[in-house]
Amino acid sequence: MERHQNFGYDTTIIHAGQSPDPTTGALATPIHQTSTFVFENAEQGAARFALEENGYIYTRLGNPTQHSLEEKMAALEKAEAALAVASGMTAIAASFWTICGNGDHIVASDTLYGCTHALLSHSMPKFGIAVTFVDASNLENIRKAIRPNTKVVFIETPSNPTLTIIDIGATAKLAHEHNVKLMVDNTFMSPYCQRPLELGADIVVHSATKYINGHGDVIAGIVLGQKEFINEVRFVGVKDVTGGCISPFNAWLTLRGLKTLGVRMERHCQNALEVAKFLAEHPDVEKVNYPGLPEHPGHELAKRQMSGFGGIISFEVKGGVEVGRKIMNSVKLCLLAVSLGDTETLIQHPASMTHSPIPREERLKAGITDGLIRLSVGLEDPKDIIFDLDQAIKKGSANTLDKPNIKLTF
Ligand code: LCS
Repeated sequence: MERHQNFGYDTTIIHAGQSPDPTTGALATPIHQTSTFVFENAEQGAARFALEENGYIYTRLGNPTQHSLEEKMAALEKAEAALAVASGMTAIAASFWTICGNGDHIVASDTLYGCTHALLSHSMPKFGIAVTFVDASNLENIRKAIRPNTKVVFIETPSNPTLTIIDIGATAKLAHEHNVKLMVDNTFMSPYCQRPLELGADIVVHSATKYINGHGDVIAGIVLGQKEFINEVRFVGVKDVTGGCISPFNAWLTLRGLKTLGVRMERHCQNALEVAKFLAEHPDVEKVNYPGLPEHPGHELAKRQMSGFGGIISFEVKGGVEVGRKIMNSVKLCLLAVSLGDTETLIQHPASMTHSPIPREERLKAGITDGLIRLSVGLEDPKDIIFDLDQAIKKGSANTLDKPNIKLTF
């Protein structure tokens, strides 16, 4: 189906990138579970390899089910083109390895998902690519870090797990003044709540494992941007460098999950706001990071560049890591697991789990304290999530009575 740029966003979510199967009339997009595609003759095979004729060759280079997902995502992010890949990490690594080579430089936010941080701090330097981490919520830090060999500025907004908000438009303008690309990880928002390309970014990446698929049963990633760049990522970053293509079945599951993106995101945002308000008023909670709360330092900017505050909250409890651990061990409904954006509410401890690859000093500087707990608010009845957190916080905090060095608050 052609892109429905003129239809409403919710209609685009359902219809873009798919149409009934021309041979059978099947409404659902078929799973083209094949590794290779048969050519009609040798000339056709050669023409496809020479990119003179459109058509499929081999699933690492593209597949019809994957194509359908790419068309839908491109329509939703308002991108010229999209590439679906094996994971969010493939999306990020394949993009960097397409843009950068030996001698180049990247400026990256200091608050990033732990494995992205590890890729930038360990693997990129091994290939002669230098990286400077900065607090990217202050534009001056980015300006100072840009060098003549800087190729890309990389940010997550809101950041994982501190929910720091970075001004996408202003960062894009600054990057472009220096002939540098801006790449934004939009995983926490999904295109339903934020569209960085419309704000001036050049490249968007997603861990589609999260809200894009939404059901916790897939690992997948997406890269979006201009057609020429996406072709390069397909034929360099994925074909030759990472080999990280998406499987047809995972592309199909992601496509299926994506159809309910709008209703899911509305509910994630509503539930998270209720839970954040509950936590903010809780006497045993020290600090709550949620951009939907008026006291969040990025609240006004979030209102301008996002259309929903998302489903992720992080918070610190009085008593720090010990109490936090007890809370995580006391939840009954919320599930103690990494990942986010699923239908179930997930709780985890960044310092010892998702962000453990980051050295402690750097982690603390980026605001990822030892006692920080991250919550991915799911689609359950919010009163049940709140009830569960309340009983777990009570249990966790009550146990501090046998810890004389911990300040108690009643
Ligand atoms: N970008 C962000 C913002 C992420 O949160 C993650 C994974 C990735 C990229 C990598 O995506 P993947 O390869 O896993 O699809 N974040 C995780 C997290 O916070 N908990 O578990 C995984």
